[in-house]
Amino acid sequence: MAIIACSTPPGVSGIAVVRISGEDAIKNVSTFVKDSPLNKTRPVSKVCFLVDKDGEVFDEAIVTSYISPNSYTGENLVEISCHGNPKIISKIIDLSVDAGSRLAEAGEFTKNAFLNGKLDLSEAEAVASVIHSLSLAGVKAGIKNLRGGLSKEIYSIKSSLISVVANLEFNLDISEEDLQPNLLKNSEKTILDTIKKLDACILSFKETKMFQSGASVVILGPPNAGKSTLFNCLVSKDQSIVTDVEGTTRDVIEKSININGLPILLKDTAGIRESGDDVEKIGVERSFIEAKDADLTIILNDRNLSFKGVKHIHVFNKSDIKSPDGKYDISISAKTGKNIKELKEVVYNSLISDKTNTDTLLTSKRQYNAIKSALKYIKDAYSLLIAEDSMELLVEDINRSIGFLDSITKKTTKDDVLDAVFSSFCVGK
Ligand SMILES: Nc1nc2c(ncn2[C@@H]2O[C@H](COP(=O)(O)OP(=O)(O)O)[C@@H](O)[C@H]2O)c(=O)[nH]1
Ligand SMILES: [Mg+2]
Repeated sequence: MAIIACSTPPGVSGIAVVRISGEDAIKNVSTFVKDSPLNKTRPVSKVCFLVDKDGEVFDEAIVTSYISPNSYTGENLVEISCHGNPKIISKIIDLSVDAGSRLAEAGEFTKNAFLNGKLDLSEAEAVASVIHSLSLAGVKAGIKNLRGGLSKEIYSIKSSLISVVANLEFNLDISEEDLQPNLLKNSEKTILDTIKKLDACILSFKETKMFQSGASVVILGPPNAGKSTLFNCLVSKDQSIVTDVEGTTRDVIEKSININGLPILLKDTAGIRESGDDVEKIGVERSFIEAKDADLTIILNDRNLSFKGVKHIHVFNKSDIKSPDGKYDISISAKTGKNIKELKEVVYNSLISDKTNTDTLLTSKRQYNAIKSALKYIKDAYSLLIAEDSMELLVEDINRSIGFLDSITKKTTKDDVLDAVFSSFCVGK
């Protein structure tokens, strides 16, 4: 059964695109395309009239057909670029459903592309990341993976592990004195190399994720430090109320900004102080909660406030009227704008280290978890290797690690191992 969905956002637009995918897509669409030029043998792209059941024309659209397997989903696929009136879109969908298609579920076109071998899992996830990334850098990471960037990297790590397994397994079957001379040393080198690569993936995940979903940055500090003034200065708008009265800001106020292409959700908070006022007390509690969950906290005018396990910078404000009382990461004036550009640099560099590995970009938490598990088992394997412990257990750990790497892309069959054995060994020896 063919599936149908409108691929463009709901509402009125110049053009909307409706897609129909499945074995019957061409036949289905031909029921409401006047004098349908579509056929199952070759792709077509033509301006056509769309007609109602009584033959009345209700739109003029460009109808493009792709023939299996040369389409996004790998199935027959038709794209109708019609005028973007929701009434036209509904009519197309109704007519198609009447002719035997059904509404597609979320992500079903991409799921079919995966099931039909057009994309592997990491590539399918990259599609989501390209669509949803909040920054161009995040989009670029997604596109890189969509073109197989992550799959290639994982495949290369996997291949070297498979050879290690193949070598070890081969040597398990032969007598001690026939063991390859550098077997353990070579295995150790590959395993260490893998640990390094997977470690780098893990480290960069948090940072690359920020380019996709944004980072949260919280401004914290005592009352009257100028938090709201700094917030307004960074969002270039008088959004947060600024007064001389302590305890003015009570709710957390947030706004999205962009520093060097990095999407940031900036949050202004209530001043940190002991307060008798119940509402303000709640505000202060919220400030701490926000700071704990933040990717970075800007602590304003308080050298003594710091957090364990939370990235933070100490910023001295009001440098136009006074000098810092100690060592700060940077000195600014939120009122005059002095050093604000430099502060943005400090914020960016605190969030994104220049060590970020841009070769292997993970675009989903699922991939991150899989890498973490693969890393755990490969580290276990390393310990066994160093301790010259059981080779069987060692092979088992590496295989587990390969299993998790596989889950990022697709399954290894035992054939992979066999292929590696025969390609890397001279069996006559
Ligand atoms: N001279 C000077 N005054 C500032 C600066 N930043 C904030 N203020 C003033 O300090 C007072 C408190 O500012 P506000 O942003 O409400 O502080 P908050 O309580 O930390 O949010 C206001 O009168 C601001 O105009 C600054 O850089 N220089
Ligand atoms: Mg304030």
